[in-house]
Amino acid sequence: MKFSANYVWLDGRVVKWEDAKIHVLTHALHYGTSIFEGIRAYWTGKDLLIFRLDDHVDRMFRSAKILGVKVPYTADEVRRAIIETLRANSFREDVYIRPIMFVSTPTVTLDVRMLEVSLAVIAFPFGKYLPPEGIRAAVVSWRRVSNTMLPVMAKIGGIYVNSVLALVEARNKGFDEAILMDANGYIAEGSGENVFVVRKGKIYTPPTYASILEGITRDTVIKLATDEGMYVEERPIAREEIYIADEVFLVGTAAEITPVVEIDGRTIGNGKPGPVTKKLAELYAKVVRGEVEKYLRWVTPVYST
Ligand code: PY5
Repeated sequence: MKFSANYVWLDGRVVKWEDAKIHVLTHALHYGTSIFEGIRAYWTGKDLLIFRLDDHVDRMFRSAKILGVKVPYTADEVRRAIIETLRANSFREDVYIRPIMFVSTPTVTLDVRMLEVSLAVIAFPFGKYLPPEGIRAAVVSWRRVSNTMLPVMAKIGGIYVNSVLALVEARNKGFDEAILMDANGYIAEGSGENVFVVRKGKIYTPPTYASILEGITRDTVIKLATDEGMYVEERPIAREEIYIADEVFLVGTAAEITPVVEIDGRTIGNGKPGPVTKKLAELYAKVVRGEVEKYLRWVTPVYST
């Protein structure tokens, strides 16, 4: 997949893609002091709809607070920058949006409190992140970094080294995706997705104290399933429980709802995406395109406002 578009938003200006450059002594490049989001916008044929824009921007500010940096923008300015980026590129297809705040001062100090924070918004056409027909996953040996060591609730660049190592381990073993356990040996999440399991018609997902990122798609799925009258519970999930689940699926902005059909060589269910996964994936696909009245509050139109 080649990532590109015509324009990038960088510190208040819309610049050409090839001109969106930063210095090699940028703090975030050395220490991972960046805060990013992954957001999708869906083309309906008439307009481009950003999914849960406010929630993603709010999480950015929460991540900045946790890191302890001062952001020189308001949430409204970040939302407007995102919309401006999409309009500048005149996208008429599904896109992925990557807003990133990063400590940009060229310095060696670790004291980020007074350092400069830059904001960039990069957006580009994007299709599927994982094969939607179902993936093979491995529980990897790298554990999900614990809340006592790094704030996993924050989407901070440096924390992603954990995900990179996990995914590389899974791919080296021939699997599509990694599933990480937390420090206590319970299932935490995928390298870039939250995990759900279905057993006897009930849906379970690890709680926030299992060192997970509080995913916005996870929240969406919990709400959709609950509204559909399904039973959903947040509780610790043991490794062996995912082997014997009827269905397992991963959720995230990039992954959307991806069925897992095999884990560590064990077939999940009958090896095909199960009915609960399919039902939720179909509903999610409609909701993000603004086709379900009840959830219109979650979409922000780019061109018609
Ligand atoms: N857990 C981790 C570690 C994540 O990186 C992500 C998102 C999620 C869960 C799901 O969060 P949300 O539903 O809020 O997106 N991952 C990025 C994404 O855009 C991609 C990282 C490669 O989906």
